[in-house]
Amino acid sequence: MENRDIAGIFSQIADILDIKGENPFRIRSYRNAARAIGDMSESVAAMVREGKDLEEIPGIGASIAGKIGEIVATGSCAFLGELRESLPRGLPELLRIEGMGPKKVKLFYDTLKIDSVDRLEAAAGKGELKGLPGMGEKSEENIIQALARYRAGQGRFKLSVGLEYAESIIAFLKKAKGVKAIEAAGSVRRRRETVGDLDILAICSPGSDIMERFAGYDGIREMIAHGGTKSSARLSCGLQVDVRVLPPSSFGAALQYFTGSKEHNVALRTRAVRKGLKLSEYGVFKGRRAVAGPDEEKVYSAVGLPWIPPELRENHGEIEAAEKGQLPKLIELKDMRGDLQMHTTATDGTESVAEMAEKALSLGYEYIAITDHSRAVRVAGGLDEKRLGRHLKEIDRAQDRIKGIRILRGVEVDILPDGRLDLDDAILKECEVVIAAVHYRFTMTEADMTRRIIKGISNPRVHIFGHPTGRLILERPGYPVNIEELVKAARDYGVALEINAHPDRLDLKDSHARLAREKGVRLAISTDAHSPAQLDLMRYGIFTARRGWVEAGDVINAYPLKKFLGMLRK
Ligand code: DGT
Ligand code: CA
Ligand code: CA
Ligand code: ZN
Repeated sequence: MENRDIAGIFSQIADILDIKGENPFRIRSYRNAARAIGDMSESVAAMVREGKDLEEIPGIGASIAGKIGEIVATGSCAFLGELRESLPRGLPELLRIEGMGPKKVKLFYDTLKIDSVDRLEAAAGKGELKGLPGMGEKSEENIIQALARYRAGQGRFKLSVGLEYAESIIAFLKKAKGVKAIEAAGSVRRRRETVGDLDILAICSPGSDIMERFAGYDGIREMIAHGGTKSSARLSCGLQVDVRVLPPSSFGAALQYFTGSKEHNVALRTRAVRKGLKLSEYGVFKGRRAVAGPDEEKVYSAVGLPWIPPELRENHGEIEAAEKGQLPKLIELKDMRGDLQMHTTATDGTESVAEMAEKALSLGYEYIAITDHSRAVRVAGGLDEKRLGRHLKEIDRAQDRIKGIRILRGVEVDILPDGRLDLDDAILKECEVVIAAVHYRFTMTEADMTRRIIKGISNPRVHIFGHPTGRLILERPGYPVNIEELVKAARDYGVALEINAHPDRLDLKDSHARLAREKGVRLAISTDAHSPAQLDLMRYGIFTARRGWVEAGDVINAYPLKKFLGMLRK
């Protein structure tokens, strides 16, 4: 049982209690537990096995601790089973459609007997929703669009889910007999923001028990196919995993082929044909003679190219750039000198300034900025001028105690609907790093939203525009904003655009980050951590940056402190 699976059970419980209109405090306690467990780096299942006290975890009380014990021991939760029985099966899924809260789910069920995504689609198509209380032409249209997006994302998973399972399965399979090499290919290796399935490739010596061991992996719901060289399984989260065993003579070619993308492969194969070669998952052949196969780098050199980093393999110009020797020198995690967005207990983070700084120090950073919310973010207890003033003093006190890392005074200030900032210039002047961002009132036209944001970042106090589109991957598309105009304004005002490394966000997304750097706009890559453990999420921001052809020189927090401070707009 992974933490993620346990957290998933608690959020399902919260969803169903929500539809049933139960006590909000009870619902919140399940949501908090789901979040706390999802954020932990230590395995909760291991804690149970070691007899540790789960109630020490913030947000976990006796009743939830008891349920965790049950889940770890039995693999399921009887309470969730009962709750599911008490509702039509398809209802909880409706909550996953953007804009469908428990109240709407209940309304549609009570009035139109809508108990599944199919039925919701049918009713919306017939125009039956707009006549219901609180609904109208516009809200029905919004649901139709949300349904289309939901269908398009169905069966896909966030990169973090895919990558963490891939890493866990590979670590597990490495312990099988005779495994010589094992790697994840496919969209996970290209670090796409969502993945459809996992493609794992291995080289094994004869007599290996890798496939037997695979069938024993904890997270598997069912084996789809079980063979000597290829097995497929479905995990309990729904993700499919294919494991292939390959001969060493074609491992490199297979790794290249199964990494894709399909579009990159087609272009590469065309290039091979032009050179009188044949490229396949088995190797590169001149007539019947193999000229490459065991090694991926040699597959590329056989067609006259340097090795191309997997993140670039989308046939978006990488083959042409490689041919001219103009591939970017992509940014790496080790290039990062600081993290510029994080929250503490002053607003919606879980730990103090000092605890965030200690963790950042352990990651080897030179500096961090503490950037709690401004008052407009009411749910997070956002700060007004007075509270921010006190919080900045708290940051200074932490700095006095902690050596070896610079703790910058910062804030994440909201851009109000009219484009003004949510805090006075006088207090913003006290902050060394000011991130501006939009957190509410997303329903504006693109023109109005673009105007709002550009007005916000035109304030000379602003250094960075945070999570620039507000999207949540596979959950909500973000607000409408004209990216070309935003990029132009960021350049004119000298404001950096953020790549938010939180795996639910990852915006600017890859293609937008590429556009920004091409236009000479600087980027910031930050985790937006709400707990010390989330500072580890930086790698996801790096993946997105790499997919956007970003180099270390494009990123303000890849510079040493002094240089970085000089680059902040004055
Ligand atoms: P996904 O799983 O939808 O997130 O995306 P991928 O890229 O992992 O795609 P997948 O799992 O269907 O196939 C893995 C790789 O295998 C893909 O990236 C390229 C290669 N591949 C699959 N089908 C074809 C094909 O029809 N032609 C070529 N050239 N390559 C293919
Ligand atoms: Ca795949
Ligand atoms: Ca596949
Ligand atoms: Zn934010």
